Amino acid sequence: MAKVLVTGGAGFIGSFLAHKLVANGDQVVIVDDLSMGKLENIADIKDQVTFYEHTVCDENFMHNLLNQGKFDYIYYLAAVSSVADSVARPWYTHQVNQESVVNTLEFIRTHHLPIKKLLFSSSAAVYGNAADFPKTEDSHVDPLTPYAIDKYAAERYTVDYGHLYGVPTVAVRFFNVYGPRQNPDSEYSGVLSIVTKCLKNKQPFTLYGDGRQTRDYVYVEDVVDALIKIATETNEPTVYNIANGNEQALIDVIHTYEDIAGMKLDIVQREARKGDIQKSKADVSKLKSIGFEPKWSLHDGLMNYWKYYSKH
Ligand code: UD2
Repeated sequence: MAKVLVTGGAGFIGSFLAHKLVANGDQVVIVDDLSMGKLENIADIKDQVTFYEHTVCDENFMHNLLNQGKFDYIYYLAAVSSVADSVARPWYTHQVNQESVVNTLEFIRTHHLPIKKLLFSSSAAVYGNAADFPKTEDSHVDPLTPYAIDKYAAERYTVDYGHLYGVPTVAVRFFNVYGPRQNPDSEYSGVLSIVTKCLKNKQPFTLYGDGRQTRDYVYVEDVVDALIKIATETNEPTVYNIANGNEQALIDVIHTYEDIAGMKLDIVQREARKGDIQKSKADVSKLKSIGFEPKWSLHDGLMNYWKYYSKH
């Protein structure tokens, strides 16, 4: 039984990860300030995890926790994951998205904490508008927002703490993760969470652009399996793309979802968003080289997503 810390464990991806770790018999500690996460995301495992409602920016709290916790694995998922928020409050989001990560790494280094792995979650946002296609982990980066800059810097620190000081680390770049519990409440929420909400509540959906823009959508359960495999079965301080490796046009995804839900989405078309990326696809050969295969096709992922919402 491993001792595992999940920062951001009440969030969308973190709560799925926490469920899986608990099911695997691990001893799980969650730190989440509930700024984006929700207690209801971990309600059914609340008796099996230790939960702290706390910010990762409080270094005294984090140092104490790291000292006492004797963690084998740390999944660093806590972040302000809204690009728009990072543009509005760059100094604040910098504390969360970069400084807290470096502070944790530094504490682990200087106190020689015998962790097995710290995994940091970065983002495909680091690629920005760089032209390489599909994106390999060695493609050019072009971080265009405070969010992307902080993710890139923290990811580099994470990998560098491995190379320079021998702290066992690894980083991942999430592409377009979707699935139940993704919060649909901001206009910058993941598009499939918004589509789900609009279908469910029979509300109009605003489509920015012609719908031909592509993304590499990956189901949250695949993401969690990849995270655990990367944390527990790799030894290089390096970066992995986490994606499906498929490029799908938004309008095609919407049509598939309409078939699954058995209803038409009321689409209101608007001009494309400024700075919106037209094409996105990951090269996932590095992920596959460690023996990972995504299990969820977009169709099956959407089926499961819809089933979940029909029940809740
Ligand atoms: C993702 C990240 C974003 C940033 C960016 C970097 C998410 C939720 N967002 O943005 O934080 O890292 O990658 O490249 O992971 N759309 C609509 N209607 C809506 C909402 C979205 O048409 O109501 C379109 C949107 O204009 C875009 C596509 O759907 O073309 C996907 O949007 P998204 O916000 O889910 O994801 P993305 O890749 O733009």
